[in-house]
Amino acid sequence: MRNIIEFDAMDPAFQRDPIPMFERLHAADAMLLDPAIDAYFLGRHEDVAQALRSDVFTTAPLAESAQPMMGDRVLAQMEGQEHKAKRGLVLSAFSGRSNRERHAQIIARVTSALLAESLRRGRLDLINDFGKAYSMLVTLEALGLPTDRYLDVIAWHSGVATFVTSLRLTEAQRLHSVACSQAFIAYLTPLVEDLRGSSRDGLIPLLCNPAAGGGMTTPETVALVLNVVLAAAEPSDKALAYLFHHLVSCPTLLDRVRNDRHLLAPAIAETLRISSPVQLIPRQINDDATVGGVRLAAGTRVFCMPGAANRDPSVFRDPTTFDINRRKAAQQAPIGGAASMHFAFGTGTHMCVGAAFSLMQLELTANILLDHLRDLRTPPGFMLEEEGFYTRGPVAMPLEFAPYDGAVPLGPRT
Ligand code: 2IO
Repeated sequence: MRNIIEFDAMDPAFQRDPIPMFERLHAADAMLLDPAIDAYFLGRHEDVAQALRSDVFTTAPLAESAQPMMGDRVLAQMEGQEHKAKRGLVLSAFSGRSNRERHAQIIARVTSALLAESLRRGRLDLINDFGKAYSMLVTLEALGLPTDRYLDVIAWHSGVATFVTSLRLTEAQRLHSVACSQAFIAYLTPLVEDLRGSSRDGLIPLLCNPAAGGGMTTPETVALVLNVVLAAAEPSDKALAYLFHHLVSCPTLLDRVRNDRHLLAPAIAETLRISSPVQLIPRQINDDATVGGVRLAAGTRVFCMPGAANRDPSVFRDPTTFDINRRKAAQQAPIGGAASMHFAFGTGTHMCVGAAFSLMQLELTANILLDHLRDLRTPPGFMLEEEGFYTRGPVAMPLEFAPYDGAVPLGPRT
């Protein structure tokens, strides 16, 4: 039976660096319990797989943590036939050849435009000069929304994300998040109304259109759009920055990837395993359940910790080593095998609907950055600083490179 380690999720030491607690959990074959918030935290790969793949573990907590911000339900709150239909619509707007080509052009155009500003300077902070604008501009354009007010949208998104990703909020934070949510909904409502019934490509007309299987009201559509904006924009600059952190930390790896771009996909997968931008996935048990031999009563709240599961030494050999051959090796080794998937995108019914889009986005953008940033390094003495325990990412990712002073040969890669 798993041991139970009591801990405090709000402990600044845990929030600064959760990895020692993950290692304790694995060494003790444990799950964590935070008595103050009355929730278990699962970090064994097997436990997270069970919770995310079982119908007994519901997404009920989102009714409190997300719905108030979105104004209506998010995709993960839906079940059964309704979930299948709406998930299918979101998936169809993000897959298929013509959508992929359109999205690839958007990603290349946004990346190139933002990059052009820094190329001659020879330095770029991948989070603060690039990533925040990049992740929101790509998201808005992919949704067919205007970008003229993207700075306002980034500010509203930040307030909404704080609400969704906090276990406890001060009253001042709550009021600020509510104001951001209201402004964001007021901004999106007329845009959705205009797109309703239009013959334009993209998710929003699809969600509104009864013939396409959508037929959603404007508030329902606005909620799903907010859901997609949050899920697409919040983790993507973080994942990109972590990828470059891992690459520049190992110059031989950076060279290998630069010279063989087939290695980007496994480098991205390994980045998502070892540095998952989403660190908590909330669930509630709707019937008595047994996890790792521990009986959990109906009504119990749990948080899955993908970042911990992704470092479970019983599934990932030398879990702290960044190893882009891991996938290949896992197929031969007795340890892991087919079960050794990382949970950065979750798993099961509610697994990230944007996973393929996100991987394409990361790979395309990393390719363009590698094409233009030569002699890539971090400033002397740079130490990675991270923040967030729900979504987690670098505070900054400063890069230095050979200034690019020729004509800027930037354009969509095909
Ligand atoms: C938006 C946490 C960024 C999702 C969420 C309330 C629901 C759901 C997730 C991810 C990432 C966000 N949960 N995406 O964990 O849509």
